[in-house]
Amino acid sequence: MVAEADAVMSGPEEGEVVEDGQGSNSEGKHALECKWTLWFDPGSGKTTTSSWGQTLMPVYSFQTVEDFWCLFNNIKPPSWLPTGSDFHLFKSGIEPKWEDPMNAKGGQWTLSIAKGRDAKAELDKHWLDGLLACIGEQFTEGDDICGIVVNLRARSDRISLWTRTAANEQVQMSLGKELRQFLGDPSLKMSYKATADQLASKSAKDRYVL
Ligand code: MGP
Repeated sequence: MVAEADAVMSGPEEGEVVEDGQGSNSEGKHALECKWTLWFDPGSGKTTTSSWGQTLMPVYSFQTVEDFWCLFNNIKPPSWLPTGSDFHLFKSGIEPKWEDPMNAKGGQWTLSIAKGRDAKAELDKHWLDGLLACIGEQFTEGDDICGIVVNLRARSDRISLWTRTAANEQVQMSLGKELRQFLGDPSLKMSYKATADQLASKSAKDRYVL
């Protein structure tokens, strides 16, 4: 665990998963399908495409249900984080950047959570539900998922599901619709932007909307 991680957590050290063939490892922990890494970005004020990512840091990787809860119970909920910061949970090996080869041809389903009464509780609940849907492999098209991000911002906070193949409308619509269900609100408004469009222009248009 890197020292900077103390900004958001104080918790477990990373461990290897050795399975016993029955879904649990030698410590009796239950293996997840993928290994995941939590990243934190405290933010650094106004960012541009060239300066973005300089304060982004990996915090902790896990591959069991128990290690996920150990992490989750030791980090602050997003609503407690400072404005400008982000959490990113990505499949280990994928960096939470547009430039990573797994993200470059993909995009993001994003929902905004307007400030106001109950907004903090809603944000924290959507974040946990989103995390559980990802690590629990709940999505029919889960192979297309790279990660999930929460951005704390002054105007409205955002949660985004990062996916691999923006051009595949059927896959993206399936992922978006399922995300709304897993967040407990099938009428949530969400939009999908392709990574390539955002790299090309600050005002990239939505590819898909729900
Ligand atoms: P942001 O932090 O996702 O949104 O991106 P914020 O702070 O609400 O700002 P806004 O511009 O969306 O209103 C801020 C800026 O960081 C983007 O406009 C990009 O210039 C840059 N940026 C964001 N991401 C996720 C990336 C990335 O993955 N790679 C690069 N190179 N730049 C990025």
